Amino acid sequence: ASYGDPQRNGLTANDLFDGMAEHLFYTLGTRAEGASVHDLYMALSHAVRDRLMTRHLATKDQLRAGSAKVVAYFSAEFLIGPQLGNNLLMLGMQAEAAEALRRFGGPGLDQVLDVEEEPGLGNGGLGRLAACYLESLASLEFPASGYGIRYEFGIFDQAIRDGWQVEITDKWLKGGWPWELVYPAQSVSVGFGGHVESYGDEQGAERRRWLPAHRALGVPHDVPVLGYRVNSCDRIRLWRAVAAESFDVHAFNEGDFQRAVQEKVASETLSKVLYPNDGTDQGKRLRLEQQHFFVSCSLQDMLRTLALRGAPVQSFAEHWTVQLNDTHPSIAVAELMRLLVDEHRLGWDEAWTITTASIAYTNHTLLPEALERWEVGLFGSLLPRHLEIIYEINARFLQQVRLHAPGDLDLLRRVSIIHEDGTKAVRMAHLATVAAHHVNGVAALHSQLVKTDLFPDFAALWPGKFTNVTNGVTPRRWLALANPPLARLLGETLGDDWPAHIERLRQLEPLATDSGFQQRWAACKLACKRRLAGVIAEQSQVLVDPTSLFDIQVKRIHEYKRQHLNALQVVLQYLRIKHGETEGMVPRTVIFGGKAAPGYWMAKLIIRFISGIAETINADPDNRGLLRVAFLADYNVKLGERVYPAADLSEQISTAGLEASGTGNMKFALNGALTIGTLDGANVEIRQQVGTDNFFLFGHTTEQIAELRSDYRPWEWVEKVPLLREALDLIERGHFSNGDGELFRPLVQNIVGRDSYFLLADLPDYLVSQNDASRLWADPSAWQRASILNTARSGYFSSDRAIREYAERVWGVEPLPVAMGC
Ligand code: 26Q
Repeated sequence: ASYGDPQRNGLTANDLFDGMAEHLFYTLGTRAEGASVHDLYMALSHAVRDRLMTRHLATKDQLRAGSAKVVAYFSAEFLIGPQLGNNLLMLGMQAEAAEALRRFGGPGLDQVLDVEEEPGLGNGGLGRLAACYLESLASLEFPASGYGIRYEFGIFDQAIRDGWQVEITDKWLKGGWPWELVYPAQSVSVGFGGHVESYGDEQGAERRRWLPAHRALGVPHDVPVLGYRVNSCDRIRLWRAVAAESFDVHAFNEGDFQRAVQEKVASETLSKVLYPNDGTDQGKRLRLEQQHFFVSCSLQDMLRTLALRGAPVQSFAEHWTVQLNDTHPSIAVAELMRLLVDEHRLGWDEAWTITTASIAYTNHTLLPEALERWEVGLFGSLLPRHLEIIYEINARFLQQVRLHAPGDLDLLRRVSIIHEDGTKAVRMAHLATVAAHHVNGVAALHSQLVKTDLFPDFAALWPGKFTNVTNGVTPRRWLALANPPLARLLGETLGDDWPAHIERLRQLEPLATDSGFQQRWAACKLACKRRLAGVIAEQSQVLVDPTSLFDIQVKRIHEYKRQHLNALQVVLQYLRIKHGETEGMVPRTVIFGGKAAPGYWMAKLIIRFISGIAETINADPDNRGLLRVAFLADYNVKLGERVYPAADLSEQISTAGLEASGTGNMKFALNGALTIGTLDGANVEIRQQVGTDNFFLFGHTTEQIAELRSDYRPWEWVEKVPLLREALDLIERGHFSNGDGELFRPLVQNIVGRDSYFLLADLPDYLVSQNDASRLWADPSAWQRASILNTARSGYFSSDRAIREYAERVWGVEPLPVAMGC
């Protein structure tokens, strides 16, 4: 096989320059003279993409020819971030790209990287996790494909106007996006609605068949995912929906052009927009249509490649292992059964053996409002055959439960896939759990709670099914790419290939007390803080002091994540300054960032509140540089790359038991931030790894919160905190809202009245911990030591470690290095 034009594979600045010149002319139809920054971005991207193609085709050829088991990572979200900089890093061509651009004499690499639109095809943690995992799969040379949806509009862009969040449509495709390859010939058809009928097959056996009322076509758009300094180049296959016929010919011929076009519009709506809720499931029909659409496309695609390998359908589970990223793709259980039983005519038992051998499920939440359920009426009208199949799966499962616990009718009610009290609904987490060979949580504590609180009945039935795989993040994007000064220092200290061997970070431990190394460490951090200060100044005209303590909380806005606890703490610090009680305080810059779901009113009010305190506090001359507050608008992957490296203190302050893992917490620690946090999610393991002295712990434990819950009167906690009464009064009376005494009343009432997330119970301890942080900051050498140790001991949180665990304990797959003839 050919692996392309040697010149188009060349890795020198010269080769890259030639490639860019060629793409400017032939691909972009423009001249090098007068090329815009965007033209240069496109030309460089195409030239880099050429270098991926060789590796991508070699990877695909090797897979097609062989029989290695391939990982199919099913996720409704992939938050992949900007591609150009990352691919240059993977290829080891950053310096060459900078040099090639210099020869064009125009903008530099940073400027060119900055024009890339990031595809916001996810909400937050879960979508970003999927992207980190595909990157590690490729870097560790595992054959894999991500499967998801190519939303035309991703997560909205956030603007802040008058302190409020404003949502702006994300038009990420507007300038053309060079990182996808379209394969129209591999399109597949997906059915919706209609009815099911019985018929007799050739052998006279009764079978069921689904006659959908509508069909849409899925067109695959592949994003290549190159591993770090290897030839393995996997892909994320994203499906775009188009009309099955370009328009309804019959209606068109009748002269009903409107109706002819309508069908087309309806089909193409399927992949139009990402749902921006990351917490509550509103049970919308279109959302279920999206899920079925991408899952059906993906499974059909997988069966097709199985046939290409010449393997029988019975061997599906030897060729593919499917990971469900939460329940969003859990319709896969019923769809795979339908494809095997109805289309491939397998017997039920054989099909069930294949399905359960190939599917595993990751749970990402315990919050009841986030567990997906679909009303049976809606489900049956959209997917009548799938509902039948789910009833059959449930009947067989409940029979098994009856044998296990004779007479326990309440157990049957609790575990049934169909929720039967009131409006009947399909419980997707039950469907996924019944079918999956493994169910995992995403941090040690969370996986424990999955067994004890969420699925105790299932855990008793199948103790071996439940496991933990603590999340991880890729050290390539989140350290090597995002933090150039530190990457350079690590290269000098650990050797250039440290990003592929993250356990080497441990070798930093002996340097933690070395004053020369501490100084270099601090210089890296300061450089990153200056860069972030520049972003803040440009965005919001707020000037922050890069030598102050950067105290940062970035994540989706949620009551359980308690951004308002942090905001309350800021107000209390401000009052201490106003009262002249500045003993022990150090100059701090408190930075917030994150999007609120558009329909989540309290989350939006929290953003307004942060804007309000920022405005008031930043304008108050009494501060004398002790306190600044900034809200970073439009927090996304690209901004994250500026934020994590610049943090001194990482706020991970969710109510214990509610944050499944967190992954931002890992990105901060990897970049040498100290965490102030509760014993929640992966914080527990971060604290264990970095050492209890290098982590500011506070708050009630999961068990203590459970105890509090039974008899909690938040108002009784108010008096326990000095200045808190005064703070709450100031907030209510409009001190942070230009005298508006109505605006923040619901927020204060929420806290003092119900306080569902136990802010007031955790506040006293939080304040003590914040003081501890200030005290350590006042001793720079002690702080640097702790910071170095945080990085040195965070290797565990690499997605390489997480992927190795999935590969060994869940998927049963092995690396398959890609040999390339060039
Ligand atoms: C469901 C139904 C309908 C519409 C939207 C949704 C939906 C979409 C996205 C529900 C949830 C999400 C996203 C959840 C998420 O990001 N969870 C986070 O996953 C991370 C990776 O495991 C964890 O680190 C976080 O703790 C967890 O909150």
